[in-house]
Formats: sequence, C-alpha cells, structure tokens
Amino acid sequence: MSDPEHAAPFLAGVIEGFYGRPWDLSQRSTLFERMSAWDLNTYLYGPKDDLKHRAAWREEYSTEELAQLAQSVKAAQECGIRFVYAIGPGLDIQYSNDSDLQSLRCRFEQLRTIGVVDFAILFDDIPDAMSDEDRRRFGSFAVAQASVSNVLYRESRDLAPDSVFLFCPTPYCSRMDQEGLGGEGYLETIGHELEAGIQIFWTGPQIISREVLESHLEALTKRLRRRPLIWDNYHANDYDLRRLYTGPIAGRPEDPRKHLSGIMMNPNCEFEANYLPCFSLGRYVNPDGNYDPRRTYVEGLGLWLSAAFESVGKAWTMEELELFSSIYYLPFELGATAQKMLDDVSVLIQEPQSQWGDQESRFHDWRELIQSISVKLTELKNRDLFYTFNRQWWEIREEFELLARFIAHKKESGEGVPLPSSPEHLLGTYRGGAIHQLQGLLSMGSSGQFSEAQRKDQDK
Ligand code: GDL
Repeated sequence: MSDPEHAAPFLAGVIEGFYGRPWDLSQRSTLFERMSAWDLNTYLYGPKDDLKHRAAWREEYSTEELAQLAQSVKAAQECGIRFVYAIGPGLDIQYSNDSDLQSLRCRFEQLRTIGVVDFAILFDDIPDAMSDEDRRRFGSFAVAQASVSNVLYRESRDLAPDSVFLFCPTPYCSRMDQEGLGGEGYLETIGHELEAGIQIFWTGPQIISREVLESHLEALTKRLRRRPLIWDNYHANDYDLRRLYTGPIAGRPEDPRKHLSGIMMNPNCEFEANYLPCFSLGRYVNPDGNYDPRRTYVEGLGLWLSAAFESVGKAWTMEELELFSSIYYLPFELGATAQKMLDDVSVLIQEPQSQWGDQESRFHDWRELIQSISVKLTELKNRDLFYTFNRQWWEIREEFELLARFIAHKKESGEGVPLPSSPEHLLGTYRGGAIHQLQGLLSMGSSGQFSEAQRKDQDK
C-alpha cells in the first residue's frame, strides 16, 4: 500500500451533496471564484438528485449532459479548484456483479474525457442489506464496499498519481455506528481493508453535528487507520426547507490539519445563502491568529453586504443585515440579535402587562426593522438572493404582524382574551394544509421529546 497520509493534500471546500435541485453553472462558477478568493481548494460534485449520480447511476450521461458537466469542470479548473466527481451506487449495486463494476468504470471513464481525475464513491443513505451472492463472496458489507472501491482507486491512481479518491461509509456518524449500521465491526473493517490512500468521510457524532471534538476524532482515527475527512452538514438545510443557515462554522477542532485530512461543507441547497458559511470555512482553515466564529461572522457580514446586497432602492444598513442574518444563523442557535428580539417578544406575549418593561418600545423598533427589510429584500438586484430568502422571510413578516396585532389586543382587552379572526390570517389559508395539520398533532418538548399536542380550542 502507498503511504497517502502524507501524500494526500488537506482538502477544504464545498460538497454539492444535498437532496434537491442541483446548482447551475453560473452558481458553481460564482462558488469557485469565491472559494479561490478564500483559499478553499476542493469541490465535490454529488447532488443526490442528479439522477445519474444515484438513482440511475448505471446509465451513461448523454452528450448534452456531459457537455454541461464539462463546463462546470472547466470553471473549477480555471479557478484552481479541484473538481471531485462522486457517484452513489449504493441503492442497488450488486458488489459481486462484474457488470456493475464495469458500469462504475465506464462512468469514471466518461468523466475522464472531460478532464476529471478526482473521484469519490458514496455509500451513504442506502439500504443496509446484502444479496446472498454478495454475502457469499465478501462476507460483509464493509469488505464488499472496500473491494469495489479499491479497484477503482487503483485504476484512478495509475492514471493520475496525484489525484484524490474519497469514500463515504454507510455509517458516517457515531449515532449510526452505535446503531450497528453496516454490520458489526464495519468501521474497523473499512479501516483495515480500504487502501490507505483513500480518504474517508465522516459527519461527526451526528449527521448534523453541533460539535466535533478532538477526542472524538482521535478515537475514530485509530479505527479508520487514517484521519477522517469531515463532511460537514452544519449548514445543510435539505432536511427542513423552512430553515436557512447563514452563520459561521463553529464547534470544530482548533487545529483542523492535526486531526483531519480535510473538511468540506455540504451547505444550504439555496446557493446564495452560502456566502457567509463558505467565507467562514475559508477563515477557519486559513486563520490569521485563532479562528473566532463571532469575529469572522461580523467580518463576513460586511463583505456579504457589499458583494451581494446591491439594491434598486435604498441601501441596506449593517443593522438590517445583522438582524436579517441572525434570524437564520445556525441550526442550534439563533444569532445574538435574533435572540434578543425573540426574548423581547416572548415577554410581551407570555408575561402580564404589569411585567412589561422597555420590551414594548423595542418591539416597535424590531417591527420597523422587519418592515424595512421586507421592502429592501424585494429591491435586491441579485434576484437569486431575493428568491432564496423570500419565502422564509415572508413567514417572519407575517408572524410579526400577527404578534403585533396580538400584543395591541392584549393591551386593550387584558390577559387571556383570544384575538378574533382577521382577513390576513384566515382559518384555512393561514397555517392551513396537511403539513401544518400533521405537525400540529405532536408537540415537541424542550429536551426533544414528543407528546400528543393538546386538542385545539373548541369553539364555544
Ligand atoms: C445526509 C446525506 C446528505 C444530506 C445531509 C443533510 C451525508 C453523508 N449524506 O445524511 O446528502 O444532504 O444528510 O440532510 O451527510
């Protein structure tokens, strides 16, 4: 086996690996320019819903599809970004079937014709079952996957000695490993069987990991016999499209090069939401001094403002952008400004009027800011940015108007008197539809537990 640990470059960049509509050429070109400016070196092409990446992985790309991909490859090369092409055959591959191996080879061959040399094979989110034939030939899932991957890796390295080859295991976080996904000893077998030059993806303790600790990585490195390559889902939002994340990367080891063979973020599906997360990744892997998420966030906001928020109307202020972005921020926390806003509103809704302090006057300031952001959003020249946030922002604005009416009503009518129906929030149009009704059946407690939601108020 070669000694890749030292040969393999530290990979830092972006994975297009979410469920949903893949990005287009112009978005990818912008991404590569930004990545290059922020010293990020690698992009992985693996959109789950490119049919030929996963569901129809055996089928060749048509000439037209290949030509389109070639444009993205060229755009990456022009910016000095490594373009890794990923295939996800795990839904129905038969590991022991030579014609399946041949299909994988053909796909890689097709991609080589447009200049790709770096590849990845992904076995995430697949059925955890083997055919009898595969079991007879390989004995375990891990051996089967390693065997196919090793063949492709060797061929790839023979043709391009400096290329990288990446592998995503079936259990790719501690939770899945603890549940025994992939079979007993899966990770140890992969660590042992997979060629040492192959880099292995890992998302941390969870699929979406709030923290990835050094101790966690050290233990994993022993099992995998190599430092993992983080597939970072911190900013992914495909699991809940009402969310968007614009906050900085945080909770990762202080010295990434010591514990990782790389870190690549699989961010928001909506391309334009990723400016600040990507910027922060660049700062995290290339810090000047210690990486500080909050400082990076503030710096990134200023850059985002001038890079993307040009308007046909009045200019955005930093105060507006700060509130706007803090509403989205990160999966496990709101930004500081949004948290202040939420605290103020909560007091007005939950406490009797006698307990209100200056929250009331601040509420009016919040409301004015929200109204002015609502107008300015529609005036953005960057329409992709506008469409990215429009739906989610609409909900914020609607909710705020309802809260404002509720607070005014509470002031006038006292505690506990329901706010009468209004044309803006009509039953059936507001919070209507199957999703809202299904979500309303269970309520989620503060530690994540679920119980039956209380029955809706009966009309008296
Ligand atoms: C996943 C999928 C990824 C998806 C993400 C967030 C990996 C390795 N695979 O499990 O495609 O975007 O969760 O939903 O993370």
